[in-house]
Amino acid sequence: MLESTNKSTAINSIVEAVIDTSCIKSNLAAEKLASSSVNRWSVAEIVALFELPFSDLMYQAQTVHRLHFDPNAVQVSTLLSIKTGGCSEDCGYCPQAARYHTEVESEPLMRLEDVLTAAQEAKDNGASRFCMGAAWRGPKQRDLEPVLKMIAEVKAMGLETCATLGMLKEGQAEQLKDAGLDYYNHNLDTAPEFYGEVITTRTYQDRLETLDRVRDADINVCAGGIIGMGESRNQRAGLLAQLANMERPPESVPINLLTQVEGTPLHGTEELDLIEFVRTIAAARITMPSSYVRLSAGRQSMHEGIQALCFLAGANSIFYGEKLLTTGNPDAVTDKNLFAKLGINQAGVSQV
Ligand code: SAM
Ligand code: DTB
Ligand code: SF4
Repeated sequence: MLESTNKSTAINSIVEAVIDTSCIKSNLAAEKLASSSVNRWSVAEIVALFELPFSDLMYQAQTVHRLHFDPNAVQVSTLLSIKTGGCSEDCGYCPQAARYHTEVESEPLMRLEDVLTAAQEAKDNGASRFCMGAAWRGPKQRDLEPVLKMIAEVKAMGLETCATLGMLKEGQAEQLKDAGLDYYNHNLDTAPEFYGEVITTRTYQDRLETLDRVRDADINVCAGGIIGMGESRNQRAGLLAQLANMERPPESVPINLLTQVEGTPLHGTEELDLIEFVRTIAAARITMPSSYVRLSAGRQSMHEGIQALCFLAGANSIFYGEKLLTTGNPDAVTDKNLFAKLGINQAGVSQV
């Protein structure tokens, strides 16, 4: 009992330090804490957040959230799979990997006009960002050219642009930036220690290098991972530590709940308790106070009460529209009703 009280007190002081860094912006020590790139958060400290009584964790997360964001605003992005299936990689969760027998049919790169029609529809439905995803290990130069055109034209429609195309080679991030790309999504997926259980065709280091290229090209970084793949709580904390300890944490952190797809190796994994998912969102919010935390894949299998808890825990962006890339997502009407019930405003998200 005494031990758990001590741990709780220690974690409260860590969170208070985070809160201090946002309040006392001129305080040099606080700024140092905020900008230090090495071990800003240890895995043990993040595990201790997970272990807090749920109400205490939620209180800390809400407190941090309110210091940085309008608590009633949620940013919405719509996804489009511009090139589907037939991927050479072996990501154990993914229905688009050519080597697994799933119901996904391979489709070539979409035509520009069709992408623009989908982007217009997303805009009309209230999305502020349009994210184009391709089932590639990484884009070849001849793949990139038509995508650059898509980015430029979607941007010209007044939408923010995001792309997730796999690993980037030297020079490719700059081309994306020049075309008008605002965000690049590339996930670390899990903790380094668990990574090899899920993917063997690219390394953790490959992923970090792509993220460095994105950062160096001055594109906003969107990087997160998947929870519920059979990883331990320590490994969930390990993923968050990787993200939070980056020299600059990602602007956007998608937290996906594994969508289990028949035919993939991870199909049949024991389902994660959803309170643990909410805890992961809260820990992401506390450890990355100024990042958007995106409640990503898996919403279709979450009761609206769980989604409400995720927003309370500090999630402030979602994917919107009835499809993610190849799997389902709540339809726009369902989300609009949920937002109305919760008093969530999807326009005018502002950082405070
Ligand atoms: N091929 C590119 C790549 O891997 O970077 C871009 C598309 S890939 C589908 C984008 C991300 O979607 C993956 O990194 C993974 O985090 C997420 N994802 C894929 N399948 C998923 C699933 N079944 N459940 C949850 N997230 C998934
Ligand atoms: C992210 O982290 N989640 C999105 C987006 N980035 C590209 C993708 C989720 C994919 C879920 C499985 C599918 O629909 O194929
Ligand atoms: Fe290919 Fe991306 Fe799926 Fe991995 S996650 S198999 S790289 S589409």
